[in-house]
Amino acid sequence: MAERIIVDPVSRIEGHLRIEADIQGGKIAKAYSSGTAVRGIELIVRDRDPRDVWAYVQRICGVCTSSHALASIRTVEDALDIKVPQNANLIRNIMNEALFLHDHVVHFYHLHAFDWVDVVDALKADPKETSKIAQSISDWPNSSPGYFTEVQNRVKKVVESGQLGIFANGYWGHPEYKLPPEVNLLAVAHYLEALDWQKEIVKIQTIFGGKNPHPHYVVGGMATPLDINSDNGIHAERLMHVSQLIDQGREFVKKVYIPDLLAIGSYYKGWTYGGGLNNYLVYGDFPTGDIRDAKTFRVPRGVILNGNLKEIRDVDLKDPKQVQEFIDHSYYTYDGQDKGGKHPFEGETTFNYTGPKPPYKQLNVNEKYSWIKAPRWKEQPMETGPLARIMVGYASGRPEYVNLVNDTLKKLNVPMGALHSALGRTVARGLETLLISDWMRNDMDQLLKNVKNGDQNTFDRSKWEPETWPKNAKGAGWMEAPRGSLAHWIEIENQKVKNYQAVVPTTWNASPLDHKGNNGAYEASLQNTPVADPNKPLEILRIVHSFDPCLACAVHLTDLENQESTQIKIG
Ligand code: NFE
Ligand code: MG
Repeated sequence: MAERIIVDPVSRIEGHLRIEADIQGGKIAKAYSSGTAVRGIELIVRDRDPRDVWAYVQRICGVCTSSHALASIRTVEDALDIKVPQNANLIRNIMNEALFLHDHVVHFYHLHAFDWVDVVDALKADPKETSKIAQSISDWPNSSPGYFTEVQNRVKKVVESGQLGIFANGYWGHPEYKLPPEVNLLAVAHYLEALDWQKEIVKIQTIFGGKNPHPHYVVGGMATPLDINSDNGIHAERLMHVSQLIDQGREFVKKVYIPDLLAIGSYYKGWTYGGGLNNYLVYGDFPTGDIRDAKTFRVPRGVILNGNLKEIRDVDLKDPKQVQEFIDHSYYTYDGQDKGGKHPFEGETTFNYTGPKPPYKQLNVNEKYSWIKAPRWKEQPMETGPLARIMVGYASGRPEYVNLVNDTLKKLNVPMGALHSALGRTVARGLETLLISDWMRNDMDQLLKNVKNGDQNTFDRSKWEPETWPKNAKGAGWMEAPRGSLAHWIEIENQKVKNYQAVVPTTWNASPLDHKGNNGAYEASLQNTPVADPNKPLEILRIVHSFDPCLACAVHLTDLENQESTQIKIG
């Protein structure tokens, strides 16, 4: 008989996620993913000025605030046929690139590392050995035996106090932890260093956006003027500061993040679980030209089905048959019906469902069980995010992707197929960070060159006045966010928002069952994974965390009362 285990809430993520898994014969037979809180931001922006929408939808999330703002202004610019100056495009790229570096490093060390790294075991390490390992994989300066002894003493104090603080609630001592104590100590040291590092790299968002989180954007360009001789706005000194932060950011990625990723990954390459759908969706981003011209994207666009890297299918966000959101297992209705799918141009966010909703003992997976809708591409479930981007980049034959992937597979001594896994997703996240850190340098160099040549323009105001707009206009805007492909859709009528829909990376990945009974990406990725101890489902966390869930994004305000907040086990 199957035993159902429930993990709720999943911690070290953004938002409220519940996973239920049926264990049979020591393995996960079926798994279900549920977003347990609802938000209504798509409705809040109705009847507003489209030029203000970015500031509202940016509040969908406290992590990828920049992402929703950018998706929104691109959506309005698409509807109104606005082309932004090159400097604005470069600044948007640099801000997004900085966000990727920040998010991916924070995910690796602070959200995901402890699925692979045993903090308490680091106390057994010989700091001299850790120092040797550190120096063999990188020339990062903090690597002396004294440095690692000091870190170990700090961790010892925390453990001896009995109050693990940021290290609380780990499954320390679990048999699935495979790192030697010395590598555990190395990772813990860099966990602490990364905490300091991350507060620096986000300053790039602050400088260009005026503040962070929730930096300022504007339809038609960027809000903060470039003026190298001024005291305000983005002047010469601030540009130099960004340039330095970019170099420091790249240094940490190259000398700390990637060497640690490969060192840790090499101990786990036998753990091949967590792949799942093998369907990958990428809208593409980081254009060197106009966002409407996919040929200029450095992250190429495309869909891969069933892991077939020989064929890349094109994506059209305006084709009503491609992207649709289904609600058969989500707490929504469409036109008063409990079922069906809609393209976002026709999309609805309606909470009229009267059937059972949380709180509950167990998800009712035969009916509705999530606040997350089920987006599908041509009615098929998709994974989006770092692994999807690496797969599409590799399949496109782009040399920077092909070389980096091949080198990494060689270093880890694993075949391409090994990347269809939780660990592959984590490795892919590191590899794209490396590529993006180079593009960030290139974009900044181009911006500095333009400024030097006297081009400081960041804003096109030709369509700023609503009188210049058509009576009715529709637009779709997209971007690659750290967790995957993000798109917004707008319909503007009489200078106001008539309908607005966002389909978000975590909505794709964490989606429930659809109209055809197909699982979403998390659900599929959990199937067939052995669980050593159902009371300590480390394997579930490992796989779900590998996607870097963000539930605030996924169910775009309500904290439901009486919600269970412990992990329970039902026999
Ligand atoms: Ni709230 Fe987000 C990213 C977006 S996720 S973090 O990245 O868009 O689904
Ligand atoms: Mg939505």
